[in-house]
Amino acid sequence: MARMKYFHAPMTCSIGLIVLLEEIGADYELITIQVSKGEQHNPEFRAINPKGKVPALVREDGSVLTEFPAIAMWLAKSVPQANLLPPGLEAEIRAMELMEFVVSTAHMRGGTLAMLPGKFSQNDAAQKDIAEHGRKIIHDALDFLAERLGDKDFFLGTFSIVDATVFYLLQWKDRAGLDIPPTLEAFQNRMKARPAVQRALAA
Ligand SMILES: N[C@@H](CCC(=O)N[C@@H](CS)C(=O)NCC(=O)O)C(=O)O
Repeated sequence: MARMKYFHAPMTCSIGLIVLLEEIGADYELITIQVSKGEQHNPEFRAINPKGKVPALVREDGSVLTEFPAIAMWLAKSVPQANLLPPGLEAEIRAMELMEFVVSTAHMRGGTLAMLPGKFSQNDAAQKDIAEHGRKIIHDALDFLAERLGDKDFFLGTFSIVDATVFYLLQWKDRAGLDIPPTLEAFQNRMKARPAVQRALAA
């Protein structure tokens, strides 16, 4: 069994899984892919993840796991003593529901439009409109998430894989030009007080 390798890129969703790897005290090598320089398209990285995306986790048996919610769920299930997921089917399915929403809607749809409008048009005015539309999608998602969190400290009551997922989205505040609702700002500060999150941010 070899040491795990985790491929991440600065300022991306991959920070959320560093948080989880740190929470469980995993033994892993952190490998940086500079997405801004297009390193995700290098043949060496494509051999690991043909999708050309971070995050990617090479596990101890050499097999590769991709897609944020899948990696998060695998970490939670394979290290149950870390309590990254409350027990029971209901908690598991609510975790999937919330992670899918953050990744598929807020990130992949909202975030892509808000932060990468140049992928869709070369026209400056059109890019502004596209980015604004993306921001609206994220802001609607943030309102929903704030409502879901309510007065709880964490989304499923106790700290879980969902919190690390929402955390990465909130980290795009400046990059995407977001207004974060106060409930989620307090949540973000609560997350930043966790030693594992501090280690992840310093990584
Ligand atoms: N659905 C994927 C999304 C991964 C993703 O979009 N990663 C971005 C960084 S946040 C990336 O690697 N982008 C590089 C590119 O698309 O070229 C997941 O859940 O892991």
